[in-house]
Amino acid sequence: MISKQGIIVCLTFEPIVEVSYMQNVKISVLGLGHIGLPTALLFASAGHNVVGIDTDKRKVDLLNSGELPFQEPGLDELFKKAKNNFRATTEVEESDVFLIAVPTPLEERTKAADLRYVKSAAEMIWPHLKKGNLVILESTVPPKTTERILVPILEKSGLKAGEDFYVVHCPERAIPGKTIYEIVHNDRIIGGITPESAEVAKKLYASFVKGNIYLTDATTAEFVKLIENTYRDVNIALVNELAQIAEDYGINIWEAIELANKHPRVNLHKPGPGVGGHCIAIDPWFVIQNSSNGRMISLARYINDTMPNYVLRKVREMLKDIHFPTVTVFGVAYKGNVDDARETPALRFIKLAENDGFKIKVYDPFVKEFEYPLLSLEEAVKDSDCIVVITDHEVFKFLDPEEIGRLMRHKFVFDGRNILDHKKWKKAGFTVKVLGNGKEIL
Ligand code: SAJ
Repeated sequence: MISKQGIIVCLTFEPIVEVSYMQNVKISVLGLGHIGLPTALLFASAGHNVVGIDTDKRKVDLLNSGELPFQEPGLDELFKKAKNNFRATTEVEESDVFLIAVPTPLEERTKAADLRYVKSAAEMIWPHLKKGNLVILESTVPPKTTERILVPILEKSGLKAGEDFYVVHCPERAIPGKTIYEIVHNDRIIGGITPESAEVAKKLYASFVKGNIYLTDATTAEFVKLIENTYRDVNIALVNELAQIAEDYGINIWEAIELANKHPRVNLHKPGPGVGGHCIAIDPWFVIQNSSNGRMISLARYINDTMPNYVLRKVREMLKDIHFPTVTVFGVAYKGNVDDARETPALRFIKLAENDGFKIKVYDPFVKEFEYPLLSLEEAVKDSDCIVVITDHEVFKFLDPEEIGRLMRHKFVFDGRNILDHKKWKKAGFTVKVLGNGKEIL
């Protein structure tokens, strides 16, 4: 059928109301975080009228005064481009589309999803809900959340989901550091509570998404998002276990992985001091929270969560002759080249090391806020006994070990990411150990 704006809506059934979501639609985005803000700005730059809603008034004021609350490659340019179609506020108002992109943290004690922000976003939306509206949930949630948590709250409006308004789950899949590129170019999965809901949402996302858009039901979309991150977590756990086994055999895991990956159907991940971030360390728990299965998934979580313990054991072995050593942690971001320290394995390493009598100093050229003081490079290495690389920041490759060594009390380095030029550090007088390398560094 053809909508009022002359756009073909390919539906095999009658839509709830005859609308085209292709242009000039009013979209309210609830949650202006690392996904919500870029998504809001992409819709605005595609010509839609976008209202960004956040309960943090400081963030709202900052955005309305033309400033960004955080950095991400390309965000500045996008903000400039989208400015005329975007404004921020703390209150929800009537819209054609409501998009929820709020955090869904893990409740640590129960290992279950904390859905309070999704619930409160839904509570803010329903009083403004009208016939023909579309509600999109982008936040990562356990299977069935759209159907069992979101829909009942929205139906307090007296309207029936799937009959009077559309509801979909469209999980974000963008990687921090490349968020904007990936939101635009990655394929999207849209799960509708009805096929019609998914079709309508596809029309909307097609206004800026360049990847393919695949349609399914809401619960499958929730599950798909979670198993993507679970796949990564389990694969990282596998190489983290292999790294420990390789050391037992006196093998270098990094060399072994490179050779194994020459096989056309093998793609081993990289070992490291643990898995951080707000996704991979959390989503596997959402997969299994309502299932009595999940032994492999929880074992993988255990292996990755205990990698800081393994690193500490190796560091302790290296420093066995030093009383009360001072250790400098290089990198507390959860991964390389980002300023994000959420769920970072560095924090666990630091706490365990402190409990073990180590004095800790921290250096991270990207991170701005952390539980421990962030020092300059010089302060961090001065009188230290050992450097432990936790994060694979590219800049660490270019550090001068001669200069650093002159400031230190003892010259030990443990490379938890295999990123340093080990020969150079060795030449500067350092004893060098690398996670997963059971061979002596020559
Ligand atoms: N890591 C390793 N070894 C590896 C790869 C990663 O130890 O081989 C560690 C990293 O150092 C980091 C953690 O895993 O601590 C996670 O980093 P990541 O780069 O794998 O992923 P995230 O958490 O930044 O983003 C993931 C992405 N998911 C997948 O690649 C399947 C992203 O596409 C998702 O949108 C994001 O989670 C999310 O929001 O769910």
